Amino acid sequence: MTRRPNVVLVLTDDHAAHAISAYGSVVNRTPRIDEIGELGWRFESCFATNSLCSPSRASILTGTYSHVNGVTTLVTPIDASQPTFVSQLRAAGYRTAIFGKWHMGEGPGHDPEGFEEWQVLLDQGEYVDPQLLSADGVRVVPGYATEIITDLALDWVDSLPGDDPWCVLVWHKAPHRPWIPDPARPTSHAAGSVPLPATFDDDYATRTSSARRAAMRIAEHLTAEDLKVDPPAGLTYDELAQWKYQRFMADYLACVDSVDDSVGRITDRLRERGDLDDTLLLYASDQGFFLGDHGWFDKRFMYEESLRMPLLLSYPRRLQGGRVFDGIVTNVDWARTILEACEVEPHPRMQGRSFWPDLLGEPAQPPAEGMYYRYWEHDDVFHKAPAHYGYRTERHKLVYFYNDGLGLPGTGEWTYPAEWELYDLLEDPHELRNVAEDPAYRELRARLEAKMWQAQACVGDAPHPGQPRPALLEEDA
Ligand SMILES: [Ca+2]
Repeated sequence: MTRRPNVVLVLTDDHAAHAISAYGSVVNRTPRIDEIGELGWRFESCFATNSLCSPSRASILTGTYSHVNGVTTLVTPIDASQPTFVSQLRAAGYRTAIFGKWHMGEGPGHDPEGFEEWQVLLDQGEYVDPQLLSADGVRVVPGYATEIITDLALDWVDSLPGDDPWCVLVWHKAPHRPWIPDPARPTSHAAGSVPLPATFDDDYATRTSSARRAAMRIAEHLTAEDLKVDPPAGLTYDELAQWKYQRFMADYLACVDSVDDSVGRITDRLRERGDLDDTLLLYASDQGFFLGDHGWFDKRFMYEESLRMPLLLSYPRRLQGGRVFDGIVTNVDWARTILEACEVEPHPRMQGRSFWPDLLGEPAQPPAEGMYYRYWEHDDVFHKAPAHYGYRTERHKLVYFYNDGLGLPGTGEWTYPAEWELYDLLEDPHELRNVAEDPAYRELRARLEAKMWQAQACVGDAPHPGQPRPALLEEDA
């Protein structure tokens, strides 16, 4: 009988795939993160179902969509008694722990459950001398958060007696805003040296007003706290925008460097312990991030840079290395996948599709035809991103901005008229040409509207009351 694997899930916060060299980054190198893909698989089309910190974490843990686990926005704390892949592992005899960023609420009912050991950052957490909350209360730990979280995880693994398999979540604050690098680590990112993304000057010409309302512009919405130093005097608007981009990226990439170091330390320790072959080691981020793409920072939108999650995993005992998975998977799928790899039953409430059989070359079901997305935190006070849902296939993306917070905590009270966007990702990979109103795409849009409606119903979500039932479904009725 094969030994049940240990599980290490390193999850970072806001680490875009296009800042990982295994994904073709032109802005940095991440050799230790890349190594996981060389030892195993890199996922080319892994998507967040709600591109926001707390909701993605809740979906990863519970294997459910936001409307099921209840964590729709940043201020809808989790009911931590829900079954998670970790509580399932624990019930099956695994030792379980989480260290780092939780960010799904605090206090009774919201603190981590299902872990025998947990030490988590308070709320968003701090980079330097962070406060850590555990069952014993709050303490301040001197040092740099990325390193502290890594140390706690490795020390916990080393402290375990016996041969029981274990699962540890190493959930970093980095590289989340306000992007504070480790003061003790030399940086290789000289400000001014980072190439500008192709869409930095996106003029939003064919986008909806919903997208244009977002307050996430590098040029206008980075704060003094984000930038940390005052810009030189006398710059033009464009020069200032580029200066801010360079300033932001130097710090962001330095935070990523520390994460790469951390991943290297974990891989090295697993090797030293003789555990690497029998460990399901995952590296991922809770969603993507705009790195100046479309002139923005932050996430929230269903556009590619925000939607795509980096995901690399290795388990040398069972999986060959150097492989790439092209099929569509989402963060909701991970719980079932991890449990199947560990030969532990999923909880029946878990949604999604396990892709473990695909990695073994024995797919149990056809790959997903498309994925359903929903961003709920409408028009929040800082980012002003619009509520929307959408459907992405391998080639196309349909988005319905319904522009209504529905009274949820964290949303703005204003509503706006509904609007549509449609992108042909083959013809227009940078999503610069919205073809929702283009007659050449009329039939395709009608088909995708029907598909989206069905995908939404399939996961148990409901359309906004303002959306008409798709015409194609009316014809079938
Ligand atoms: Ca995040």
